[in-house]
Amino acid sequence: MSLRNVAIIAHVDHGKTTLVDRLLQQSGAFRENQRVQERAMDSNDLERERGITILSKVTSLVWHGTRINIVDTPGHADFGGEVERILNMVDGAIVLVDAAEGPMPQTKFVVGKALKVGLRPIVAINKVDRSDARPTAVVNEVFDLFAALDASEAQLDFPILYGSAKQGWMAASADGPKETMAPLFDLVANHVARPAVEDGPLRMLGTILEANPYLGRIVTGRITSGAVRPNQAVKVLDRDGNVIEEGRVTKVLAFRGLERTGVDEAEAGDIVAVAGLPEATVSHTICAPDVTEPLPAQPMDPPTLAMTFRINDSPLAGTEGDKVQSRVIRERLLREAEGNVALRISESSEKDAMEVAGRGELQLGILIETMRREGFELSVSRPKVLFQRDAFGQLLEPIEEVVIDVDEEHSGIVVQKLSERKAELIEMRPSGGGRVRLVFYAPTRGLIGYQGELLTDTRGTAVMNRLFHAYGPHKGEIQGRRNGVLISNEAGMAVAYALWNLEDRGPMMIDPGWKVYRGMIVGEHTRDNDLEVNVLKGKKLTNIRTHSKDEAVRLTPPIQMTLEKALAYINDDEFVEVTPKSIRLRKKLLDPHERKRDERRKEAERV
Ligand SMILES: Nc1nc2c(ncn2[C@@H]2O[C@H](COP(=O)(O)OP(=O)(O)OP(=O)(O)O)[C@@H](O)[C@H]2O)c(=O)[nH]1
Ligand SMILES: [Mg+2]
Repeated sequence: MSLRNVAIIAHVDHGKTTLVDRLLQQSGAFRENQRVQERAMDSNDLERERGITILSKVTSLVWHGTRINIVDTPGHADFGGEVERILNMVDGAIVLVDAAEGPMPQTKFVVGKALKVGLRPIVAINKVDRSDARPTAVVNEVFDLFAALDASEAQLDFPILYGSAKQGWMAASADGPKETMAPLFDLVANHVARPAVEDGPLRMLGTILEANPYLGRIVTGRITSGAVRPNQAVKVLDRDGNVIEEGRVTKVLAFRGLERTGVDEAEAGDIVAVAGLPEATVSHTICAPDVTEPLPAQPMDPPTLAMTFRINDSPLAGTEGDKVQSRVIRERLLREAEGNVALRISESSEKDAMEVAGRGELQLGILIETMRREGFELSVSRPKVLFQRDAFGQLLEPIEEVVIDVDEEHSGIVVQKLSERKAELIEMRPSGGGRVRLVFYAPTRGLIGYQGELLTDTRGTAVMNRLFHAYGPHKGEIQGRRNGVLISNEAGMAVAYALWNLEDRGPMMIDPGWKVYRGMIVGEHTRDNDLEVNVLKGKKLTNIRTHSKDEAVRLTPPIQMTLEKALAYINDDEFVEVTPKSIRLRKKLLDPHERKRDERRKEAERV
C-alpha cells in the first residue's frame, strides 16, 4: 500500500485537533457504533480539561488505497521543541491558519521549521465559518510570511484550501463546496512526497517518548531503513554514536485510527511505536546490531525556566494528600523525566528538594497539577529564569517575542507596563476593528506573572502570545511585585468578622472557614511592606444578642489564587503550598523572628 506521513502544524487553537477528528471520521476510521468524543486525539485528562494539545500524537487512516500517518502537534509555545522534531519525521505538513486571526507567532515558528527541513507545506485556511473571517487577506499574510522566512520558489508555490474543520469541509474556494474533507485528502495524497527511505539494515530515530503502565517505555519514530519485527535483536545509539543499550523489541505497534495494534512487521518509511527498550529515548537511533552510525538528530532545546519542588512542611502538611515524603516526590519526578524529554530534573542544593527545569510556566504548571491530582503535597518556589553566558563571559537571558492584540484605547498602558518590564517595542500596527497589534522582544523574566496584569489593565480584552526568541544580553534589574502581603500571626480558623475588619488593609486571598497558620499569606497589603494580621479574632460575645443584621458581615470576594496565578505572584522568600485540595501561599520562614533575622542578614550583605 502506498504511504504518506504528514504533520499538522499551527498556532495554538487554530483547529488542528478538530481537523484530525474530521479526517478520521470521514475516512471511516471509526466503527459504525463507536462513540467518539470531540477532539478525540486530546486523550489525557489535562488536555481535555484545558482544551489544548500537550503531547504530539500519531494516528493513521486509509484514503482510496493510500495509508496516511498523521501527526497532531501542540500549538502552545512551551511545547515548540516537540514540533521541530516531529517535522523531521514526516514528508509533508498541513499549516492551518485561522481565517480571522491570521498568522500568529507560533505559525511563524512552525512554518520556519517546516521550510528549513525542506518540506513543501499545504496551507489550509481554517474557520472560514467565523463571522469575522477574512480569508483573502489572511492568504496574503501567509504568503508574506513564507517570503519573509526565505521560502524557496517551490515552497512559495504552496497549494491553498479553505474550509471549516468544525463543519467538516475543505475546498479550493472559501465559498465551498462545503461538503467534505475529500479535497484535503486528495491534496495530501498528491502533493506530499512518498516517504524517503534508505537502503540497509534497520535504523529508526526515536521521536516521541511515552511511559506506558503495561508495556513500559514506548518510543515512536519513523523507520529510515530496513524493517522491524517483534523479538528482533537491536541496539540503541545516542546522537554521538555511543551504545546506550542492546536488547530486543518486544512489540511493534502500528497506528490505526485512535488505537494501536501489534503488527508482525513494519517497513522503512512507516511511523511505528516499539516497546521493550528501557533506555531508548528521543533522538536515539534504534538499529540493527551491526549499525555504528546514528541517524542525524536535533539536540534538545535547553530549558529556560526552573522551579524548586520541596516537601510540604507547613503545619497543615499531610492533612490533605497522602504522598508527602521527599523520597516519593523524588521518584515521581524521575519517572516524569523518563517520559517527558523537555523536563530536566536534578537534585537541589536545598534539603528535601528537587530542581525542575522546563520550557515555560504552562509546562511546569501542568506537572504540578498532575501531581496534585495523584495525591501529592508540595511546596514550590517562584519560577527562576535560567541564564547562560556567552564566550566572553557576558550574562545572557531568554528573550521572547510577544504579540499582543488589544483595543486601541488600552495600548498605552500595555506599552508602558512592558517597557517597565524591559521589553522593546518592535512593531505596532492596526489589526482591524479598532484593535492594534503590538510586537515586543521581552525578557522571560519580565513576563512572569504579566498575563493577569494585562487582563486587568485591558478589562480582559487583550490577547497575548509568546514565543521563545533567543538568548540575549541581560537587561538589568526588573522591579518585582510592588505590594507587600498580609500574613497570619496565629493558627486556627479564619473568621468572617476578622476578615471584614481587615478589608481596608488590602484584598484577602482566603474565605472565612479556611484553616490558617502562622506565616501563611492571607491577603495582599495595599502598601509595599508585609503586615502581620489576625484573622481569627471574632466579635466579642456579649450575653445580649443584638439583631442578626450586624453579625452577618458582607465580605468583598477574595482574590482567587489558581495555581498559575499563585506561582507568578510569590516572591523569592515565599512558597506556594500545593495539596490535592488547596493552594496556599506562605512565607518560607514561618516564624516572624526568623524572618526579621533573615531580613537583617540580607540587609547586611547588601552594604
Ligand atoms: N468556528 C470554528 N471553530 C473551530 C473550527 N475548528 C476548530 N474550532 C474551534 O477552535 C477551538 C480549538 O480547536 P482545537 O482543535 O483544539 O485547536 P488546536 O489547534 O488543536 O489547539 P492546540 O492543540 O491547543 O494548539 C475549539 O473550540 C474548536 O471547536 C472551525 O472550523 N470553525
Ligand atoms: Mg490540538
